[in-house]
Amino acid sequence: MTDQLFHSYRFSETERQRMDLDGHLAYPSLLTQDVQVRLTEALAHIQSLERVEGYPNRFRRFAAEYNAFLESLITHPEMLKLVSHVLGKEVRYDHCATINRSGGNGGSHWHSHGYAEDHPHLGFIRIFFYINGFEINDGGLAVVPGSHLFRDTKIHAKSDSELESGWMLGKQHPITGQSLKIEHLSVPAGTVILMWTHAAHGVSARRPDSDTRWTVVYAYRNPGKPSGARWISQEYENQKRTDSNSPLKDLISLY
Ligand SMILES: O=C(O)CCC(=O)C(=O)O
Ligand SMILES: [Fe+2]
Repeated sequence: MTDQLFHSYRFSETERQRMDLDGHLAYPSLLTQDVQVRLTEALAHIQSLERVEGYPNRFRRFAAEYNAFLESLITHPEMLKLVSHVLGKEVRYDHCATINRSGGNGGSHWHSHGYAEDHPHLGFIRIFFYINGFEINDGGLAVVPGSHLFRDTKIHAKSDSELESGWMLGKQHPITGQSLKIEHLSVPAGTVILMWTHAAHGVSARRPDSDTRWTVVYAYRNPGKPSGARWISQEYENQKRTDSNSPLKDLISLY
């Protein structure tokens, strides 16, 4: 019996258009309470491995290889349904990484990620599970609606003003024609945010007196091109590919 992952939600033509126009789509409080609890335990487990073993990036980036609950969600029927709403039927798993931010964490500068720049029909989505949510200026995600449509992998800025006076300057939303604008999000516990990987995004610092922001990201894509952040170890890939009973069998290969 699989746990119920999400409360009910809609992904109709309206949500599809929002996602394609903005580059992201937030579902506040979508994760069930039980899954929030189990995810928090799983993320604390990965964090404890980082401390003991001292290879932080390995456990963070390959998190699903070290925690059975995180792994089980890659192929959870509700997860795959959500993925297929956005990407269609032909999909591959790309990575599952923890992005916990403890009090005082510095956040992340503005950036974008790449995939298949010259093949716009190939999509790559990041699915963020913000288990205990976040506030503006406290480990908060910020986005620029429409920025994903440029499919620019090289967006970088250290601050909002640097982004506004640099990459954003003179650019309009390619579909609406409006000036691009930064949007600072604030979301409650259990929120799921879908994002096209080319979207410009940054994260504000976590306040020193705040608790840890527990977050995990699951990434999926349409196959067809090499993928830069495909954090899957060779052993794990081989194991899943050759196990005819593995639900990951058809999702694990690069192409
Ligand atoms: O920490 C976050 O909210 C986002 C991190 C990020 O930029 C990413 O996973 O691509
Ligand atoms: Fe990112």
